[in-house]
Amino acid sequence: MGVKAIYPGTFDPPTNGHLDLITRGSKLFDELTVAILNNPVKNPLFTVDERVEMLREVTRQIGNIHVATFEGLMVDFAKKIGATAVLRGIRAITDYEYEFQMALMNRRLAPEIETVFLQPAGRYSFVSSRLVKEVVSFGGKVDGLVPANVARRLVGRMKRG
Ligand code: COD
Repeated sequence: MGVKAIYPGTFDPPTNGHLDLITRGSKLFDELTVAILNNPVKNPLFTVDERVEMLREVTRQIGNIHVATFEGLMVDFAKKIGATAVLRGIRAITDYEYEFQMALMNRRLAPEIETVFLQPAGRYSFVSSRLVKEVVSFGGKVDGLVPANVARRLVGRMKRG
């Protein structure tokens, strides 16, 4: 039986760092579901449907990737789709504390699910959705840091204000 994994996140918006992790995960797991948390309380820049579209566009070339949304506990969604592994990214040591706490809490909630950490290519280790939005909001360029379809939507969104 193949290993099914879930890559959960906010993806507001997806970056090349996320895409790097998805590409690595697609080689490691038989099936990988990119799972976007549907949480309007977080006041995201992009609607969950827009994030689904952007992620579907950039993962179309990769065969074993699915894109889905979830609400509630991540481990409940993982169980629902039969995933036994959770993929998360560690960019730098500063990510580690938060990721470590979350992994152990998730293990307490669902001991059968393992969290697997991967590192992106070094050139993406400083890239975050938050900084990308900030740079674009002040007119800076993010070419090479996000996929082209995401860059277009970001610029369009910021222009409309
Ligand atoms: N390179 C590599 N990895 C990266 C990069 C990059 N440049 N940028 C981000 N990542 C990694 C992040 O470290 C993270 O592992 C993943 O990609 C997704 O990142 P984000 O920022 O889009 O997503 P988060 O961290 O906001 O996602 C948090 C969740 C939605 C997964 C979490 O809040 C959750 O599970 N919520 C549901 C409720 C729940 O189950 N709570 C209990 C948790 S213990």
